[in-house]
Amino acid sequence: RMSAHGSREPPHLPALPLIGSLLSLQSELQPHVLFKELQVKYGQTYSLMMGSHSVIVVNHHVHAKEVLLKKGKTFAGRPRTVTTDILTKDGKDIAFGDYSATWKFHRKIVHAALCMFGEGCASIEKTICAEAQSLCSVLSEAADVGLALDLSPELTRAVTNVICSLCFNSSYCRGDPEFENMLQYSQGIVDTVAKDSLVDIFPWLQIFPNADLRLLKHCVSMRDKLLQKKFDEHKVNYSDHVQRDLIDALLRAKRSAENNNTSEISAESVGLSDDHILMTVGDIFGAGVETTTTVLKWAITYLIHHPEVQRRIQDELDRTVGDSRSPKLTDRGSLPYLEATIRELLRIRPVAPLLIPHVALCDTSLGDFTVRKGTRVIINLWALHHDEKEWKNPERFDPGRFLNSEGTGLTIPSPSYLPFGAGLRVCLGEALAKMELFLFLSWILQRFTLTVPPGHDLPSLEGKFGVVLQPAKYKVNATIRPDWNTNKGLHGRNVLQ
Ligand code: HEM
Ligand code: PLO
Repeated sequence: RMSAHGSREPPHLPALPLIGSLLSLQSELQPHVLFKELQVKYGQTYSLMMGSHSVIVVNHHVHAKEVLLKKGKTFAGRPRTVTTDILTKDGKDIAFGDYSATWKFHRKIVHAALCMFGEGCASIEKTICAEAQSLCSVLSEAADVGLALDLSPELTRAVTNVICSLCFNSSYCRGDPEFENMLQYSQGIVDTVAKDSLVDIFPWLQIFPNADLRLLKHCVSMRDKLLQKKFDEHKVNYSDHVQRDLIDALLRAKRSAENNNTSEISAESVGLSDDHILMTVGDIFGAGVETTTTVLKWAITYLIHHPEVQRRIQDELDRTVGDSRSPKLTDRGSLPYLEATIRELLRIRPVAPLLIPHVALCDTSLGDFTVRKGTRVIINLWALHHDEKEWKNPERFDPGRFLNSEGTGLTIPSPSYLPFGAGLRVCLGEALAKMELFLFLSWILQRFTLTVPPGHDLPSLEGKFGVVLQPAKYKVNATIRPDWNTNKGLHGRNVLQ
């Protein structure tokens, strides 16, 4: 078909059969895999209807970059959906909020705060190392008695405490009831939000009783109570002179906008209401915890499947860091194989296999195709990262892909690699996430070798699709490395010198 602009509509899928598959009622394929498979029949870029919304699916890096970078501003919108509206009080956050002055303003404040408390400041490294230390002592206690552990709650607590320190200037001990509560509601949210659920496709279904929606509302109200409590505590102790954390940074921006109510940037007009601040903190908190924890769990899963990769990282650590001190951020440059492993993990199991949907803010085009204002665009990062033309044997886990031919330096061998997205909506936490992944993994592998407990099967490599792609639950044996000096490193005093 030709349109007025002389360009074509993308190939269109028949609506009904696809909805069936999307809801995983007929197809056992998960959405990201199904979308990749559908290329065979419809081409790299095609469109379909989800309920009454027209959706374009992009499976190739050239079109992906046109959406994210070349026409980044045109495609910077976000759709409103029933579940994300519940999570974010109708899009008052950064990740699910539509493109607007408020969104821009919040992104700017958070970006500055993350630079200040994160990358720019040595204290975040100290915080991460203290958590790595505490994680390693839990592992060593289990190792001492030969106990196999589900690492998920331990990794979550370590990562949560890093983001707690950044957002709230606080942390949790093992077994803290508030933390156990958070584990529960956060899993409930991940299980129900933004995963092609029936209500997001057919919003009118809300009028019927719906167990998922009830669970989501319950979990969100528990989360909001906790956020409100932290926020109220901060308001009491707030001072313009010290900025302890992200909440202080947001409160300060609010104060200065309020004192400035002669100009047009009043607190309300730029969206610095309490609700906006709470939702933004909720985003950073949720993103900060769920993403990094998920990658760490995938890391352990793949390391158990590939003892040779584990050994090579340990060799690299032994050669460059040794066993008389713990790894530091400045070691990153001398541990290319570990960095390559992290890159490969983010390729083979992308945290957000379909990113977050984008929306065209005006009539536009994509390649030769016309795209109407309001069209939703799904970037299938899974297809980019598993493109056979770009990656040899894409399902093979091979950190070596990211090393140069001498094996001494890092490369990115294909343009079909965007683990953090790109452009206006690029991930805000990339630097923080990379610091955490590097430090947690290097601390663990310096001290332990990870294996599956005797008699257990290797953990599944298949992820569970949702707002993040999660690995299955399983138990791990951490064995203290034979040449690791326990007295020096694990319980010792000279670890953080
Ligand atoms: C958005 C990946 C960690 C905060 C995103 C997006 C991806 C992504 C793919 C969506 C981009 C788009 O829709 O075009 C990752 C990965 C992580 C990670 C792979 C860990 C390895 C973090 C952390 C934080 C964070 C630690 C917070 C400190 C955000 C926020 C957004 C976002 C706020 C929304 C940005 C916007 O819509 O403007 N991330 N992320 N992420 N990420 Fe991350
Ligand atoms: C995770 C569960 C939390 O309770 C709420 C939350 C907030 C922000 C979301 C995050 C969840 C999942 C991962 C998301 C993040 C914003 C950006 C990030 C979607 C739902 C990614 C990977 O895009």
